[in-house]
Amino acid sequence: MSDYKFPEGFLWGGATAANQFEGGYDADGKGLSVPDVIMGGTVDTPRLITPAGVRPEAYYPSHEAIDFYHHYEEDIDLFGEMGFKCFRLSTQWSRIFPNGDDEKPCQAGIDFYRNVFERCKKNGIEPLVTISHYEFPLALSHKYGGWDNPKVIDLWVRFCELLFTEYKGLVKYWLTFNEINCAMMGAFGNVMGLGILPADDWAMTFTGADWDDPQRRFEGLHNQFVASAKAVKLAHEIDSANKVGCMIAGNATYPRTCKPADVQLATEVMRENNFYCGDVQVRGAYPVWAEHQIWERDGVDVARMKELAARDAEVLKAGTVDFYSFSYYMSATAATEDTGEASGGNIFGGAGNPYIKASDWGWPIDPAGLRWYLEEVYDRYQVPLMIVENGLGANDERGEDGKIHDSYRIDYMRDHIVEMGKAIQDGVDLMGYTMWGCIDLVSASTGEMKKRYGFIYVDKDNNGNGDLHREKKDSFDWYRQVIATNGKDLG
Ligand code: BGP
Repeated sequence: MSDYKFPEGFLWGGATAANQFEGGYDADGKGLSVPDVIMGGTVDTPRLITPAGVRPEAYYPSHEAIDFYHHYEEDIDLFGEMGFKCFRLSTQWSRIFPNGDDEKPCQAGIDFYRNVFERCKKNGIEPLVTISHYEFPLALSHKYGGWDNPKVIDLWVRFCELLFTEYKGLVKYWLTFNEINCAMMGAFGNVMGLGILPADDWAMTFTGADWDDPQRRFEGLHNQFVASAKAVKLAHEIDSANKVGCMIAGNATYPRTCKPADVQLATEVMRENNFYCGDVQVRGAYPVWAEHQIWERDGVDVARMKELAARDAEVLKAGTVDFYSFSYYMSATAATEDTGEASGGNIFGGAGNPYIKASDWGWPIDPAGLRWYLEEVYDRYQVPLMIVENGLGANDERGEDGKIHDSYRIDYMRDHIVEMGKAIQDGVDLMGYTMWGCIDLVSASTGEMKKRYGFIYVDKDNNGNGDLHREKKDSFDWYRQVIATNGKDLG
């Protein structure tokens, strides 16, 4: 039994993203989205992109993914059986506006999400909708180039307006952009976050890409800040019950040693990776250190950035978020000297940490870092927090009885939930926890199915084989008990 008390109405649940689980990539009038041209990879082979369009010889994991598009009733009922209070999913812009700038929306797309939200409600589940989770209509990328083009702002806000109007009363929790700070991360940020594409087919989307342009990225990110602020204001005007959050890829960074230079570096990394975006979205203004520590260092035109910040100052202030949400998978260390121990991770690396272990995919596992991060962020912003991603990607294998006994996943989650309890005890206002990949889905970084996160197993492999049937893992019943006891019984 846990010693910690979770607040009444705590939003326990799970999280997903459309391009990683929905499938139906061209169903019922949907247009292509940038992830629909990103191929599968592995931990050692980067995902490649074919920006010109779908190539018949390539395998794109988003096309079918786990086919939630045709299984949503069964899947949401399973979440209901676990007692989910909240289910995080994302909408695809190109399902509703196939080209991003169409005059009329696609009714089938609108109906699909309505059916999904209604099914959630039937199961007593509050939907938490990420409006953009690593996706952007491909046609819009071809036409406008991505988020660095300011024309995209109003097109996206129009999409938001449709969502807030259509789903008024069905959805009240929204996140504007998933891991908005991933835009700081070179090629990955360009493609996944900003819809900015390389010129050539078969370009790399991750490591080793040489087509990145920081000026475009930072202006693109600024345009997203403006769009997000406009959306927050609009959401409140359309329905005062709406609560809109930012979503940051949480990156807890410790100094590798107590050497003052390491401490300073860790502070700067924390700022860059977390607070650059957090400050704009929660406080409504760029932090003072942005000019020297970020723009100047990255070779961005400082005068231009200052001009944009001044021009949009009022919009940013008027659209600050209601809560701060984040993903948390790992911590890292910052070192001014090469330790020879780089740590792995999704979008952030860092120097290694000899005190913590790593997952099968090399991601450091640090539950105590979650408490530390929660307390740092809450101290800084004093707005409610929500953990909207946390979980263990593992290679699940069947036991002798043919079932999946994922005790390692249960241990991972228990350890993180205990640390959440400690932060709550220390006074942090934590709204909820949605475990990432509550049903197995495609990995964002590697495009694999083999890297599984779910309470629910989906029969599909890296090459697209499998009959897609769903199966409960041991963690399914464990989580049901956690939710039923509001975090008291952690098994
Ligand atoms: C986050 C993304 C998710 C998700 C998760 C796990 O960065 O928001 O989309 O995929 O990481 O990462 P991966 O799928 O690479 O294991």
